[in-house]
Amino acid sequence: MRISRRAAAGAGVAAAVLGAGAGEALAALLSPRSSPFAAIGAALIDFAPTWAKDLAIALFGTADKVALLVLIGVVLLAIAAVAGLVQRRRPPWGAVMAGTLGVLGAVAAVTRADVGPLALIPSLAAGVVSAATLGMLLRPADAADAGEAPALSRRSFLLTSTAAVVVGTAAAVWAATRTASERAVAAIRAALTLPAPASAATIPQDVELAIDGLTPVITPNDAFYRIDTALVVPEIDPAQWRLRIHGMVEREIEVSWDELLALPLVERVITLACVSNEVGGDLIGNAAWLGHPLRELLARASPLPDADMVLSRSQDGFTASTPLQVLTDERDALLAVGMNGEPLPLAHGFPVRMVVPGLYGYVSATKWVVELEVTRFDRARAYWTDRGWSERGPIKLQSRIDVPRAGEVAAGEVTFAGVAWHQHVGVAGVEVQLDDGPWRKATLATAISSDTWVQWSLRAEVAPGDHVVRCRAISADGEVQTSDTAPPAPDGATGWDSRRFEAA
Ligand SMILES: Nc1nc2c(c(=O)[nH]1)N[C@H]1C(S)=C(S)[C@@H](COP(=O)(O)O)O[C@H]1N2
Ligand SMILES: [Mo]
Repeated sequence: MRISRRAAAGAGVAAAVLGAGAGEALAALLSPRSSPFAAIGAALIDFAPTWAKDLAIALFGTADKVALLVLIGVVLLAIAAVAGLVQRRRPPWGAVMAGTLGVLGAVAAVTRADVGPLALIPSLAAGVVSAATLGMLLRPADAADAGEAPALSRRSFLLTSTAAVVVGTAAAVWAATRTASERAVAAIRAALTLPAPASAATIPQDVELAIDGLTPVITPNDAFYRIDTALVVPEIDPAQWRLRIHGMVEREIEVSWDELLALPLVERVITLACVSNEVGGDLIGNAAWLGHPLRELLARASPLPDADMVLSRSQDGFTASTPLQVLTDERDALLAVGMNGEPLPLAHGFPVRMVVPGLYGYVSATKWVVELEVTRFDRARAYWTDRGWSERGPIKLQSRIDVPRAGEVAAGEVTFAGVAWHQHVGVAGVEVQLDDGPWRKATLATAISSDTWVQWSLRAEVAPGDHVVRCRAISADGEVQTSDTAPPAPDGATGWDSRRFEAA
């Protein structure tokens, strides 16, 4: 079709709406601070002269931020309409204009404090999407003659532009709602004070060997590995949270947030590990968890004698199958609300998750947990069991080398160090082998408990040249860590961690 000026301006606007919606949606997923609109707005506020800020406040009062966003929107749409007109006369310069807007948004986003390079993505994506959409909508009538895709018919032009506006608007609305509710839940979390534990975690002296580069015994929350299937972190207002315990029980029970906090809470240090952790990998972390023992809650519901599994379910539908016996024996399997002295971070299950000593996370550590169904292994299957992983997942005896970190060390006395774990069994020793020499006993730090990892170290004389160091753990029940290598699937990796290095 021949494109009128009006249609070209409209195409510019439609392409910009789709691009902006894509950018806002990506920002909501990646980090709200990288929102193209918010970034441009914040940059304008920073760079605006004082008189302009005063004027804005005089005119709009507390609605000044909203007024600014509306203003940015109107200006962007006007530029987008012009880009449409330019694209009609001089392709591809209109599309280039649209893309440049994205680059400007990206620049604005990375000038914000504490954002990473990820903050570039939403605005760049907005630019690319709107440039590509504009190019497609305004393909010249003779495009087909030039060997390119043919120009759109009137009907497809109208349909495509309308779809761009509808999808772009829907994405932007979704992003705004999502960002607002994430802020609301983050604010609720920030204002929370958890009760003091009835029984606090005891951390003995000498749990840290104080070696440079060795993983600290307690993993700070912001360094704790995160593994889950949630593309979008669930946002649960604790006031709305409830846990239902049902299935093969004598009494179905429901617990609210206030009821949970009124129960006696204990604090326990427990090392959580992911079944996907490779030998030498870092999908493992250790925290002080505050929670109520699951065994007590389950006792209130009274599981029936032939039940042997608890299928826990998160708000977003993930499920884990945990042996009932593990949740009711003497160990501290927790319904946790706190992590290292704070409410659970949103990404680690706020407001409530499970933490079970001795089992991989995929069969036990359900975050955002809302339901415990007491059942049987021969009646129900969990999320990962349906995807080929083992239905039971006790953590395997493992050890890891953290030091030396670099591939090169000074010849002479060299310090080797790392961590070893066999949750709920305990680690009795670690042995280290340099090249093909004898296995030597490493020094162990004091373990917090059998539910946590323990640091180890060894100093050894190393001659100049290329070397390889290996380690293996011995568990409290006498098991020696196997050298047989197994991949993470279906029930956890095995083998010895080793590291090549050069002594110079
Ligand atoms: N709701 C939910 N809980 C979940 C998962 C998940 O995908 N969804 N993944 C599990 C897995 S595989 C692991 S290893 C642990 C990781 O917990 P973290 O992210 O707090 O380290 O959470 C477990 N709990
Ligand atoms: Mo995991």
